[in-house]
Amino acid sequence: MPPLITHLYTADPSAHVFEGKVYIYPSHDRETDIQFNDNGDQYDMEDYHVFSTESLDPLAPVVDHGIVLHAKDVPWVSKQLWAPDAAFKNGKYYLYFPARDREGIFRIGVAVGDKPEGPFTPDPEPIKGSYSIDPASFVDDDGNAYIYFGGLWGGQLQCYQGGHDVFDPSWSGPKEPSGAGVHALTPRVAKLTGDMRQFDGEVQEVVILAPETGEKILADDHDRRFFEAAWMHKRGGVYYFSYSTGDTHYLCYATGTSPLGPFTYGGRILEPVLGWTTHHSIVEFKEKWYLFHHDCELSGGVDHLRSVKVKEIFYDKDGKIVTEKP
Ligand code: FUB
Repeated sequence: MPPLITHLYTADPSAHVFEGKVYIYPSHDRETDIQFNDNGDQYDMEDYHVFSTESLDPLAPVVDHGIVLHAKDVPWVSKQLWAPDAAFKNGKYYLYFPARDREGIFRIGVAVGDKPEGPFTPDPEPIKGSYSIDPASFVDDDGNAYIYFGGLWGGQLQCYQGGHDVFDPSWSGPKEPSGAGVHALTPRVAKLTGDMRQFDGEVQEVVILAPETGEKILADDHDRRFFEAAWMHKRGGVYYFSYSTGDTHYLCYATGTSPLGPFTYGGRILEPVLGWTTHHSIVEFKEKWYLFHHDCELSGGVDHLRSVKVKEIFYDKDGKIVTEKP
């Protein structure tokens, strides 16, 4: 399948159906002289574009709505606008984005717009109590809204083992817990306030259980432990929490009966693509389910120059997602 967007490098696509069209909120990758490292410094993005399409037919045009938010317009941001997401509630559109603050610590910001294609006006401060990367918003059928987040290594999630508001710089870089019996770090979730701009209550841990033991996934289980790229979708009353395993390059999912979990590991969605990172979203459009993801084919395998793709996905009769190959 060719990339959906070829005039720019785009990654981390969060797709939503708004006003009858598919809107895509990706990262905007750019060339950089920064040396590749496992802290992700080469992912040095500075703005976001929004894209839309009326059809997922491979020949259908994809409209680039231009720059909807730039790092220089967000007072608290120093650099690295990483994977964003968007939500609709109360007649407004909300763009959630992670970036490093002036101290170099990742926080999550929100910007508000009247239309799905923006422009978006950022709040002057990050969401209070937010940390790490890869926000994914989810508005449930009952109107309650949630935001999932977190990412290891360059995403700094491992720096919060002492508490949600205690950043331990000694864990900065490509580090994570390991060892016999040690549980994997969990992604995080918070309920959003009615105005969608703050956390409503405590940040909670998203527990992912191994089906064969009923126990939490272990830190050394790199084929299944959460690394980054959280996403939530709901199908047939089942909550599907999906994510990337990072250094093993899988997109996986776990299912549960509540948006807050616990979730039980269910399997792989996508085998490794060309490029180090893999990141996705899943959305229903015209009664079919689609996986939006990225790879590095267009750049010839340059890890930080990625391109968004889409493919239809399928569920078996028990609701298990059929694993796709790139
Ligand atoms: O795009 C920068 C980072 O790479 C994202 O935040 C991660 O999910 C990975 O795709």
